[in-house]
Amino acid sequence: MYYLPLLDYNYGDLEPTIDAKTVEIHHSKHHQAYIDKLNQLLEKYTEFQDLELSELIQNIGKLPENIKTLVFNNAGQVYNHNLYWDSIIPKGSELDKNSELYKQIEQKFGNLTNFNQELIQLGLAQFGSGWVWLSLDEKKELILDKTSNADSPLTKNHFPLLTIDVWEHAYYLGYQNLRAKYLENIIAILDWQKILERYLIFTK
Ligand code: MN3
Repeated sequence: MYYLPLLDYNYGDLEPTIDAKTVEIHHSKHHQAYIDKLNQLLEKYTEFQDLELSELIQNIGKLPENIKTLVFNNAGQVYNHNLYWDSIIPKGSELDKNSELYKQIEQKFGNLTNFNQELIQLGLAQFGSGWVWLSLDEKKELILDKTSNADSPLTKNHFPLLTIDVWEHAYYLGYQNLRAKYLENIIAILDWQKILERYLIFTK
């Protein structure tokens, strides 16, 4: 069984960046619906019910042909949303300037401001529904990425560090068509302490 993770904050705590109603619907309706659908799809496939989501997504080929795509889409959306809620925090948190991650960002993108700009540009370049990502590739190098619908860098065996949801349901109530504004605001509430924790786990 898969469960909806509790958030580390209340629905209204991300205001004014993301309004309470958007967070509530996004978490308790959209995210929950993907979880319910995933559990329902896996009802008869007990050996897949207790896998880590990343494992399930990377082993999708072992499922019967007729449900593969549906399981991929729903498991992907559960994984992506779990990471999304875990990539942001009210008011944001700062990245330790002495950390290896900070140094790698400077090396690869020049500085954090440039990094943020590239992330925004990727989010704008994503046509339709999808996600933007910072991940580690197989050489443990930082890589910025965008994916459509339920896809994620997991399918390339990359390890995702942070993601931003650019499906319209993530921002439409507060921003309408202004995805750029949503992206500009959300990068200011990224939870760099959490992102750094994930980085440290995967570069150990
Ligand atoms: Mn979403």
